[in-house]
Amino acid sequence: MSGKRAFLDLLKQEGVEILFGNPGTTELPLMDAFATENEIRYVLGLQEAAIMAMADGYAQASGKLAVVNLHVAPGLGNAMGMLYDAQKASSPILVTAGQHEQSFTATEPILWADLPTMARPLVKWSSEVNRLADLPRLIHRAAKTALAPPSGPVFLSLPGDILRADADIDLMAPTRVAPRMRGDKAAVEAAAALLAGAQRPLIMAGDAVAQSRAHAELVELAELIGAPVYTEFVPNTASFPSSHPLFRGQVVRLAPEVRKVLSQYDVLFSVGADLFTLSLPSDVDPMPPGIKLVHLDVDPWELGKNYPPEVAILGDPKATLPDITSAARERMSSGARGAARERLDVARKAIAGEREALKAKARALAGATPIQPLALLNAIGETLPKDAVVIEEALSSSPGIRQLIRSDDPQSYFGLRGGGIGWGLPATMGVKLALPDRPVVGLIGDGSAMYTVQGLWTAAHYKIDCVFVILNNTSYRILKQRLHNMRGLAEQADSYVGMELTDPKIDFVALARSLGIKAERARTVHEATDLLAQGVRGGGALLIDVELDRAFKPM
Ligand SMILES: Cc1ncc(C[n+]2csc(CCOP(=O)(O)OP(=O)(O)O)c2C)c(N)n1
Ligand SMILES: [Mg+2]
Repeated sequence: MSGKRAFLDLLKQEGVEILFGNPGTTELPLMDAFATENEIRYVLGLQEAAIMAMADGYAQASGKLAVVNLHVAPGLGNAMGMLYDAQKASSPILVTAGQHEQSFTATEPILWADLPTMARPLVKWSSEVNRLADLPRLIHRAAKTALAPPSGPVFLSLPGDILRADADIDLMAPTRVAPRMRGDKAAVEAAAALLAGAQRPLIMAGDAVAQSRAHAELVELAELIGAPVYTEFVPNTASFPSSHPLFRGQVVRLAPEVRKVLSQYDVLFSVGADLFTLSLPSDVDPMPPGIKLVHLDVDPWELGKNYPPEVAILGDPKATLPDITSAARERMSSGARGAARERLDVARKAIAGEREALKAKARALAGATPIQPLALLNAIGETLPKDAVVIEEALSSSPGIRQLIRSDDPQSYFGLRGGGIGWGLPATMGVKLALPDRPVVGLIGDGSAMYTVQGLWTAAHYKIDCVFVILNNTSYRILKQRLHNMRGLAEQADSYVGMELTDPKIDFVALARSLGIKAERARTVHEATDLLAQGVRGGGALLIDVELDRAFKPM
C-alpha cells in the first residue's frame, strides 16, 4: 500500500469525514490520492488561518476529530493564531503539514523549517513520521491524544517520501480513552460537605460542562444548593442553559469587578471554569480572601493553577456531578434544604429582574439610528428559531448576548475562547458542517471579519448555508473604549490612531458578493432581523452587513 493511501485509510478508521486544507508541492502526493477518494471530503480554504478556524468550529460543534492539512512552514505559520484559539478551546484537531522529502531537508530547501518544533507550544503532542511503517502507530496516537481528556490539537509532519513510498503495512486500530472519568470518592465527599454547609454558594461553569454534555447534572446541583451559575469571563461554550432561572451570565472581565461579585459568596464551585482568564493586569486580586474554592476539572493543569482549592477533583463533569449532588443531598439537614430553597427563590427573582431590565433597555433602543448593539442582540434573540446555533465574535457588541439570545443546549453557542480574532467567520462554517440540520449564525465584528474574510469563498463553493452578521461599527471599537478609559493623550486629543476602519469604509456587501455569497446591508434593526429570518430559512449562505453606531464613549 502507498503511504498516501494508507494516510486516508487510517483517517477513515478514525471516523474522519472532512479534511480541511490548502495544498502546495509537498502535499501533491496526498492530493493525488484525493483524485479517487470518495469518502473523506477535502474542503479547500483560501488562507490557513481560515482553514484552522473552520476545523476548530467543526471539532467543537461535533466533538469529533477534525483534520487539517497545511503547506510546510508558511502554511503552518499562517494557521498558528487560530491554532492558539483551538488550543484554548480544547478542540480535538489533528493538524498535519506536508514536509520536504527527508533526503532533501539537510540542504534547507525553500519553505522548509523544523515543523514539529514550530507547532509544539500550541499542541498536546508534536511529531514527524520518519518511516512509512510508523505511520499507522503515529496517526492513531495523534487521534487518541487529540480526543483524550483534556482534548486538544496535535501536530504531525508528513514528509513527501513517506506519502510516496509503498510497503506492506499493518494499519493497526484506533484507541479511544473512555472520557467518563469519575472523581475520587474521598474528594467528592469533601466537596459535598463544603457545598452542603455553604451559606452563600456560587457555581462557575466552564467549557468542560458543555463538552461533557452535563447541563442536566449541573442544573440538578445548582437547584439543590440554591446557587446562581456564572460563566467564565471570556466567551465560551453554552456551559449552562441560558434560559434557566439560575443562569447569571458573565462577570465583567476586570479584576475589581470579579472580586466585587465573588465577595458576596462563601463557597465557589468551579466546574471546569478557568480561574481566571483576564485581559488586563490589576493591583486588585480577583479572588476575595476567605472564599472557599471547590475545583472540578478534566485537566489536572487547571486544578489549583492560580488559586489553591480546599478540594481539587480530577473528573468528568457528567460522571462526577451526580456523585457530588447525591452526597450533598444526604448531608443537608432540613434547615439547610430550606435555606437553599430560599436562596433559589431570591436568586431566581434577582436574575429575572436583571434580565427584564436588560430587555427593557434593549427595547427602548430598538428604534434608534444608527443601530445600537443591545437592541440588535435583543431583536436577533427574538428572531432566531429555537434550534439556532450562534457563533460569537462580537467584541464590544457582546454585552448581554447570553441573556438576550437563547443558548439552552450544549451545542447552541460557541464564543471566541482564545481571543485571537478572525476566528468567528470560518468557525461559523465549521459549525454548520458539523450541525447541517440546525440554522447557524455568526455574529462577527467588522474588524474581526477582515482577518479571514476569504473564508467566505469556501462557504459559497461548498454550499455551506450559514448566516454571517457583520457587526459593522467601522472601527476597532473595543480598543477605542479601552484607550479612552486610560484617560491619556488619546482621550485628550480625541485621536485613536490605528483603530478607525474608514477612508475607505469596507464594503462587506460587495466583498461577500465577489466571493460568491449573497449579501445585503441593514440600516435598521428591522431590516437586520428581516434578512436574518430569510437567511436562517436556508437557500445559500447570506452575509448581512449591519450598520452599527460607532460611538464608543460611555453614554
Ligand atoms: C489576531 C489578533 N490581532 C489583533 C487583536 C487585537 N484586537 C482585539 S479586539 C480588536 C478589534 C476588534 O474589532 P471588531 O471586530 O470590529 O470589534 P469591535 O471592537 O468594533 O466591537 C483587535 C484588533 C487580537 N485580539 N487578535
Ligand atoms: Mg468593529
